Amino acid sequence: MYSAVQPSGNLTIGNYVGAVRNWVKLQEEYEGYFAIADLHAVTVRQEPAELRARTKELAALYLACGIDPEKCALYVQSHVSAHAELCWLLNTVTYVGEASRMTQFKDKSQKHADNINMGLMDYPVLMAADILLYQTQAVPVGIDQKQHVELARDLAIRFNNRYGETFTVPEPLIFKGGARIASLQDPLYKMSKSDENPNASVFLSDDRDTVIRKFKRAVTDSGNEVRYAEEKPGISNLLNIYCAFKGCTIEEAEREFEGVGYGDFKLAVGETVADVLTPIQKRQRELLIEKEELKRILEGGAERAYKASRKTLSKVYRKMGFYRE
Ligand code: ATP
Ligand code: LTN
Repeated sequence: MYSAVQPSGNLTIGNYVGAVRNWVKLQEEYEGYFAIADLHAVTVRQEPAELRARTKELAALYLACGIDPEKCALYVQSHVSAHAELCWLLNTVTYVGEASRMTQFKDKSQKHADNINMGLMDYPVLMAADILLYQTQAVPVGIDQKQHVELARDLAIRFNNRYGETFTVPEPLIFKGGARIASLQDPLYKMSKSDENPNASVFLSDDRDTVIRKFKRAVTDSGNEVRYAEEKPGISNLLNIYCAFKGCTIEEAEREFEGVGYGDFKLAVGETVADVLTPIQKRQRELLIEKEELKRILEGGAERAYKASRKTLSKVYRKMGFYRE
């Protein structure tokens, strides 16, 4: 299993229920590789000091969420050079047409119109390299990354056809419920860690009061019934979040909030989310103080990732005809 998150901002509850929390469940079943995708993050402008600080914070957060470094490799993507190398090689089997058709590339090109760099278009190829280096079977991600995992599959199949069996063809693993948490300010858009409106996203680092305030301000729909329905995207999103954090079904939540007004419902969602976040925050703070321990875990993760990735990379070089002794 392989997955990653970019250190491009504070993690949101969308990243948590769509991605990281599922990794924790799956680490019992799969050999996991989890990266902090710093090479991906620089495809949009990053402040160097912030990037450095966020990389460490994200590592501590992975651990605080329950990633067990004994069971999986937790590492920083740029510490393992095979990612950049395989990306280059895969570029030669990727068509410009298919890369420029990726939804995220089109969205980010619009959002960062003054910085449509080569890296932005190459983003999914680097992601394919991440995945394919570890002969990955499963890639647990939110729904927005499905198209990228499909490109990784296409590249694996194309490469295997051209040069002989080299890569395992990966599958996206998308959990229902938390796969797409929407923005609290515009439920038609996904919640994103780089949203300019700070009220649109709930961050794992938000304190209890902030969490509750953001939910109180969440955009709701007309009417007054707490019910899951297509014409009620705001309330449906809040129900989704409530269930993801409470561990109940939509029907159970609808029953619980029958006759309850929007205001009280929003308060209940806020409290439920805050209850889950508080212990994670406490653990993250402790880990950030234990600097040596964090450093040791990331070095150990990079070493494991290095060994596994070199195996695949050597095979790729050989298959493509690069001269090796
Ligand atoms: P950015 O805003 O910087 O593009 P992001 O919030 O979209 O960041 P990513 O680093 O791109 O976050 O994604 C990390 C993981 O979280 C991916 O698996 C992605 O699918 C998942 N994810 C991101 N946003 C959501 C969301 N709103 N709901 C569910 N999962 C999500
Ligand atoms: N692009 C991903 C982060 C990411 C990733 C990966 C996810 C980088 N490499 C490999 C799965 C597998 C995102 O979530 N935005």
